[in-house]
Amino acid sequence: MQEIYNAIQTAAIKIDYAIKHEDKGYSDNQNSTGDIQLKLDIHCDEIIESIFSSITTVKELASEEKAEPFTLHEEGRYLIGYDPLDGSSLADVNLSVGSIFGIYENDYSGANLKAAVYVVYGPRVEIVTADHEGVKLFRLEPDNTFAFIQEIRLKERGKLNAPGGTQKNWPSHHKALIESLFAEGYRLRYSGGMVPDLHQILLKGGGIFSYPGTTDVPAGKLRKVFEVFPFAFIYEQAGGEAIDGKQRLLDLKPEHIHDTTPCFFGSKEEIQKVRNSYANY
Ligand code: FDP
Repeated sequence: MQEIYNAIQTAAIKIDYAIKHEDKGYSDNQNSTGDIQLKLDIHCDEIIESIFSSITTVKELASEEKAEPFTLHEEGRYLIGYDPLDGSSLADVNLSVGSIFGIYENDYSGANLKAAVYVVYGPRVEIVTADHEGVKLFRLEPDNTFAFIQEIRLKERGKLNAPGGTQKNWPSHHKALIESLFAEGYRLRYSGGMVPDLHQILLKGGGIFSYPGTTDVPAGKLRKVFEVFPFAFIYEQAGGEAIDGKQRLLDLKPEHIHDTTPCFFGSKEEIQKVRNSYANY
């Protein structure tokens, strides 16, 4: 696993450089879900693929930017589902963006996720790893190495509320839940980038991030394999919880590689509030 973490560190340094110095415009390509790809999305995907191509423990790669997974090393052990540059449309307005990696064995179900990692490209470059040893924060130093900073642990209850999705299309029980959180004193913290928004909640001790099913998109926007399962794993390892409204996210299986799900990540008390609000829906 350390070999894979090292490869992600190498990729993170190259991606950070690309974000800072390369063209942020659109390419002529569409990805499999119909989004026009940014040149940066394509280049970050190429960086990751090229770095993993020499890691023989990696059997297969599934990129958010490609329609299907593909085999790298037949004899390898791990399948890596990744989003090379999540929130990439925020790069041109100079907000933080991220890369997300889920490291799976056998298949891409939540139950088979063995470790998860994300990188935040902000004023600093930080990496968070989660595995059976817990959740750890590393920071890029001037000598291009990543220094261990701290273990990450969520409190039972936090103060932040990051509600995703178009409000006009929220179902009424979801709207009532979000309003009740604000009425209790939770503060709005939402940049529109899943990585920095979830990173903030983790580092500030707790709160809730939600991306519900909406009246126009009942299965939500965020993808199980590349975004939701890795963060569900990280939040659980940090002492929080992650559900789809009712069920634990890591008990879900994707029907196809780009499958999406409603999702809620947070400290235990906030997730219990979600369960209460969603029980009858
Ligand atoms: P983006 O489309 O910019 O890549 O992955 C999807 C994502 O960003 C997440 O990073 C973010 O949390 C979400 O979409 C934001 O969606 P909304 O604008 O619909 O809230």
